[in-house]
Amino acid sequence: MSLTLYGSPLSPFVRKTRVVLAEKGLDYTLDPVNVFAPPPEFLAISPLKRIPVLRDTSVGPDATLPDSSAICAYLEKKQPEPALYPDVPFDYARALWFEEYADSELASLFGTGVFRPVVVNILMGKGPDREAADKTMTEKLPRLFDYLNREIGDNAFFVGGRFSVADIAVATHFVNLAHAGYAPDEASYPGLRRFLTTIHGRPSFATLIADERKMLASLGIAYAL
Ligand SMILES: N[C@@H](CCC(=O)N[C@@H](CS)C(=O)NCC(=O)O)C(=O)O
Repeated sequence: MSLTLYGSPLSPFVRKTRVVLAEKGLDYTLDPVNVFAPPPEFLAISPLKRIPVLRDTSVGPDATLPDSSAICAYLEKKQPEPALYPDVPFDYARALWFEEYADSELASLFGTGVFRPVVVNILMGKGPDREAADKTMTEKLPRLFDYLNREIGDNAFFVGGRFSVADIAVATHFVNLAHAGYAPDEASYPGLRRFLTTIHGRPSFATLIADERKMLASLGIAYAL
Protein backbone atom coordinates (compact mmCIF):
# COMPACT_ATOMS: atom_id res chain seq x y z
CA MET A 1 0.00 0.00 0.00
CA SER A 2 1.61 3.27 -1.05
CA LEU A 3 -0.41 5.77 1.00
CA THR A 4 0.18 6.52 4.68
CA LEU A 5 -1.81 9.16 6.52
CA TYR A 6 -0.25 10.51 9.70
CA GLY A 7 -2.70 11.82 12.27
CA SER A 8 -5.27 11.14 14.92
CA PRO A 9 -8.85 10.04 14.12
CA LEU A 10 -10.42 12.80 16.25
CA SER A 11 -8.87 15.60 14.19
CA PRO A 12 -11.49 17.09 11.86
CA PHE A 13 -8.77 17.65 9.26
CA VAL A 14 -7.61 14.04 9.41
CA ARG A 15 -11.25 12.91 9.12
CA LYS A 16 -11.79 15.18 6.10
CA THR A 17 -8.85 13.52 4.37
CA ARG A 18 -9.97 10.00 5.37
CA VAL A 19 -13.45 10.67 3.95
CA VAL A 20 -11.91 11.77 0.63
CA LEU A 21 -9.74 8.61 0.60
CA ALA A 22 -12.81 6.46 1.31
CA GLU A 23 -15.01 8.19 -1.27
CA LYS A 24 -12.31 7.59 -3.88
CA GLY A 25 -11.80 3.98 -2.80
CA LEU A 26 -8.11 4.54 -2.03
CA ASP A 27 -6.46 2.17 0.47
CA TYR A 28 -4.16 3.70 3.03
CA THR A 29 -2.57 3.08 6.39
CA LEU A 30 -3.35 5.43 9.27
CA ASP A 31 -0.21 6.07 11.30
CA PRO A 32 -1.37 7.57 14.62
CA VAL A 33 0.43 10.73 15.72
CA ASN A 34 -0.16 12.50 19.00
CA VAL A 35 0.27 16.05 17.77
CA PHE A 36 0.73 17.34 21.32
CA ALA A 37 3.83 15.14 21.74
CA PRO A 38 4.97 14.44 18.19
CA PRO A 39 8.02 12.26 17.49
CA PRO A 40 10.99 14.07 15.85
CA GLU A 41 10.46 12.26 12.53
CA PHE A 42 6.96 13.76 12.35
CA LEU A 43 8.27 17.29 12.90
CA ALA A 44 10.55 16.77 9.90
CA ILE A 45 7.54 16.23 7.60
CA SER A 46 5.15 18.74 9.20
CA PRO A 47 6.70 22.22 9.27
CA LEU A 48 3.63 23.66 11.02
CA LYS A 49 3.53 20.72 13.50
CA ARG A 50 0.02 19.86 12.40
CA ILE A 51 -1.88 16.79 11.32
CA PRO A 52 -2.60 15.38 8.79
CA VAL A 53 0.41 14.60 6.61
CA LEU A 54 0.23 12.17 3.69
CA ARG A 55 3.09 10.05 2.39
CA ASP A 56 2.84 8.51 -1.09
CA THR A 57 5.67 6.04 -1.62
CA SER A 58 4.52 5.46 -5.20
CA VAL A 59 5.95 8.94 -5.86
CA GLY A 60 9.07 8.41 -3.74
CA PRO A 61 10.07 7.42 -0.20
CA ASP A 62 10.24 11.06 0.90
CA ALA A 63 7.09 12.24 -0.92
CA THR A 64 5.12 13.80 1.92
CA LEU A 65 2.42 16.46 1.87
CA PRO A 66 1.16 18.40 4.90
CA ASP A 67 -2.23 20.12 5.09
CA SER A 68 -5.63 18.54 4.48
CA SER A 69 -6.50 20.93 1.64
CA ALA A 70 -3.27 20.19 -0.23
CA ILE A 71 -3.75 16.46 0.38
CA CYS A 72 -7.38 16.42 -0.82
CA ALA A 73 -6.47 18.40 -3.95
CA TYR A 74 -3.65 15.92 -4.61
CA LEU A 75 -5.97 12.93 -4.19
CA GLU A 76 -8.40 14.47 -6.69
CA LYS A 77 -5.63 14.54 -9.31
CA LYS A 78 -4.29 11.13 -8.36
CA GLN A 79 -7.72 9.46 -8.46
CA PRO A 80 -10.11 11.70 -10.43
CA GLU A 81 -13.19 9.46 -10.00
CA PRO A 82 -15.50 10.09 -8.33
CA ALA A 83 -14.84 13.81 -8.77
CA LEU A 84 -15.06 15.74 -5.51
CA TYR A 85 -14.33 19.17 -6.99
CA PRO A 86 -16.85 20.82 -9.34
CA ASP A 87 -15.93 21.40 -13.00
CA VAL A 88 -17.81 24.65 -13.50
CA PRO A 89 -15.32 27.44 -12.68
CA PHE A 90 -17.57 29.40 -10.32
CA ASP A 91 -18.75 26.25 -8.53
CA TYR A 92 -15.15 25.10 -8.20
CA ALA A 93 -14.19 28.35 -6.50
CA ARG A 94 -17.27 28.23 -4.25
CA ALA A 95 -16.33 24.73 -3.13
CA LEU A 96 -12.87 26.03 -2.23
CA TRP A 97 -14.50 28.90 -0.34
CA PHE A 98 -16.62 26.55 1.79
CA GLU A 99 -13.56 24.42 2.44
CA GLU A 100 -11.65 27.50 3.57
CA TYR A 101 -14.57 28.76 5.68
CA ALA A 102 -14.91 25.39 7.39
CA ASP A 103 -11.19 24.91 7.95
CA SER A 104 -10.75 28.37 9.46
CA GLU A 105 -13.99 29.64 11.04
CA LEU A 106 -15.69 26.36 12.01
CA ALA A 107 -12.42 24.72 13.05
CA SER A 108 -11.39 27.57 15.27
CA LEU A 109 -14.72 28.20 17.04
CA PHE A 110 -15.83 24.57 17.34
CA GLY A 111 -12.34 23.48 18.36
CA THR A 112 -11.44 26.05 20.99
CA GLY A 113 -15.00 26.87 22.04
CA VAL A 114 -16.65 23.45 22.32
CA PHE A 115 -14.50 20.37 21.56
CA ARG A 116 -11.51 21.43 23.63
CA PRO A 117 -13.40 22.46 26.81
CA VAL A 118 -15.45 19.25 26.74
CA VAL A 119 -13.69 16.33 25.01
CA VAL A 120 -10.05 17.40 25.33
CA ASN A 121 -10.61 18.38 28.96
CA ILE A 122 -11.97 14.92 29.73
CA LEU A 123 -9.15 13.23 27.80
CA MET A 124 -6.68 15.23 29.90
CA GLY A 125 -8.29 14.05 33.12
CA LYS A 126 -10.15 17.29 33.86
CA GLY A 127 -13.91 17.68 34.05
CA PRO A 128 -15.80 19.03 31.03
CA ASP A 129 -16.25 22.80 31.02
CA ARG A 130 -19.90 22.84 29.95
CA GLU A 131 -20.26 26.49 30.84
CA ALA A 132 -17.64 27.49 28.25
CA ALA A 133 -19.15 25.20 25.60
CA ASP A 134 -22.72 26.40 26.27
CA LYS A 135 -21.55 30.01 26.02
CA THR A 136 -19.92 29.35 22.64
CA MET A 137 -23.08 27.61 21.43
CA THR A 138 -25.36 30.49 22.43
CA GLU A 139 -23.11 33.49 21.80
CA LYS A 140 -20.74 32.62 18.97
CA LEU A 141 -22.10 29.78 16.85
CA PRO A 142 -25.58 31.05 15.81
CA ARG A 143 -23.94 33.40 13.29
CA LEU A 144 -22.17 30.44 11.65
CA PHE A 145 -25.23 28.19 11.77
CA ASP A 146 -27.36 30.98 10.24
CA TYR A 147 -24.94 31.36 7.37
CA LEU A 148 -24.68 27.64 6.62
CA ASN A 149 -28.42 27.08 7.02
CA ARG A 150 -29.09 29.91 4.58
CA GLU A 151 -26.50 28.66 2.08
CA ILE A 152 -27.75 25.07 2.08
CA GLY A 153 -31.42 26.14 1.86
CA ASP A 154 -33.44 23.22 0.51
CA ASN A 155 -30.48 21.75 -1.35
CA ALA A 156 -28.82 18.44 -0.61
CA PHE A 157 -25.29 19.79 -1.18
CA PHE A 158 -23.55 23.14 -0.80
CA VAL A 159 -22.34 23.54 -4.39
CA GLY A 160 -23.57 22.70 -7.87
CA GLY A 161 -26.15 20.08 -6.85
CA ARG A 162 -23.41 17.46 -6.28
CA PHE A 163 -21.51 16.03 -3.34
CA SER A 164 -18.13 17.76 -3.13
CA VAL A 165 -15.20 18.66 -0.93
CA ALA A 166 -17.33 21.58 0.33
CA ASP A 167 -19.78 19.16 1.98
CA ILE A 168 -16.99 17.03 3.42
CA ALA A 169 -15.13 20.05 4.80
CA VAL A 170 -18.24 21.48 6.50
CA ALA A 171 -19.57 18.16 7.82
CA THR A 172 -16.32 16.98 9.39
CA HIS A 173 -16.27 19.82 11.92
CA PHE A 174 -19.83 19.03 13.04
CA VAL A 175 -18.67 15.52 13.99
CA ASN A 176 -16.40 17.12 16.60
CA LEU A 177 -19.30 19.21 17.84
CA ALA A 178 -21.40 16.03 18.15
CA HIS A 179 -18.60 14.21 20.01
CA ALA A 180 -18.91 16.97 22.61
CA GLY A 181 -22.70 16.50 22.73
CA TYR A 182 -23.78 19.51 20.66
CA ALA A 183 -25.63 20.09 17.38
CA PRO A 184 -27.37 23.06 15.78
CA ASP A 185 -30.95 23.32 16.99
CA GLU A 186 -33.28 21.51 14.57
CA ALA A 187 -36.14 24.04 14.75
CA SER A 188 -33.85 27.00 14.00
CA TYR A 189 -31.59 25.33 11.42
CA PRO A 190 -33.65 22.61 9.68
CA GLY A 191 -31.72 22.66 6.39
CA LEU A 192 -28.37 22.40 8.10
CA ARG A 193 -29.57 19.54 10.33
CA ARG A 194 -30.99 17.65 7.32
CA PHE A 195 -27.71 18.14 5.46
CA LEU A 196 -25.67 16.85 8.41
CA THR A 197 -27.86 13.77 8.88
CA THR A 198 -27.47 12.86 5.21
CA ILE A 199 -23.74 13.51 4.93
CA HIS A 200 -22.84 11.87 8.25
CA GLY A 201 -24.89 8.87 7.11
CA ARG A 202 -22.73 8.25 4.04
CA PRO A 203 -20.59 5.13 4.54
CA SER A 204 -17.40 7.21 4.25
CA PHE A 205 -18.41 9.27 7.30
CA ALA A 206 -20.56 6.73 9.17
CA THR A 207 -17.77 4.15 9.46
CA LEU A 208 -15.34 6.68 10.92
CA ILE A 209 -17.94 8.20 13.25
CA ALA A 210 -18.85 4.75 14.61
CA ASP A 211 -15.18 3.90 15.27
CA GLU A 212 -14.54 7.26 16.92
CA ARG A 213 -17.63 6.91 19.14
CA LYS A 214 -16.52 3.45 20.19
CA MET A 215 -13.09 4.79 21.09
CA LEU A 216 -14.54 7.76 23.01
CA ALA A 217 -17.06 5.52 24.80
CA SER A 218 -14.21 3.30 25.97
CA LEU A 219 -12.77 6.43 27.59
CA GLY A 220 -16.07 7.31 29.22
CA ILE A 221 -17.13 9.95 26.69
CA ALA A 222 -20.53 9.22 25.18
CA TYR A 223 -23.06 11.92 24.46
CA ALA A 224 -26.34 10.96 22.89
CA LEU A 225 -27.79 13.54 20.53
N1 LIG B 1 -4.72 23.80 7.76
C1 LIG B 1 -4.40 22.54 8.40
C2 LIG B 1 -4.89 22.56 9.82
C3 LIG B 1 -4.51 21.29 10.56
C4 LIG B 1 -4.66 21.43 12.06
O1 LIG B 1 -4.81 22.53 12.61
N2 LIG B 1 -4.59 20.28 12.74
C5 LIG B 1 -4.63 20.30 14.19
C6 LIG B 1 -5.36 19.08 14.74
S1 LIG B 1 -7.08 19.16 14.48
C7 LIG B 1 -3.23 20.25 14.73
O2 LIG B 1 -2.41 19.54 14.20
N3 LIG B 1 -2.96 21.02 15.79
C8 LIG B 1 -1.70 20.97 16.46
C9 LIG B 1 -1.11 22.31 16.71
O3 LIG B 1 -1.68 23.32 16.21
O4 LIG B 1 -0.09 22.36 17.38
C10 LIG B 1 -5.01 21.39 7.59
O5 LIG B 1 -5.98 21.63 6.88
O6 LIG B 1 -4.49 20.27 7.64
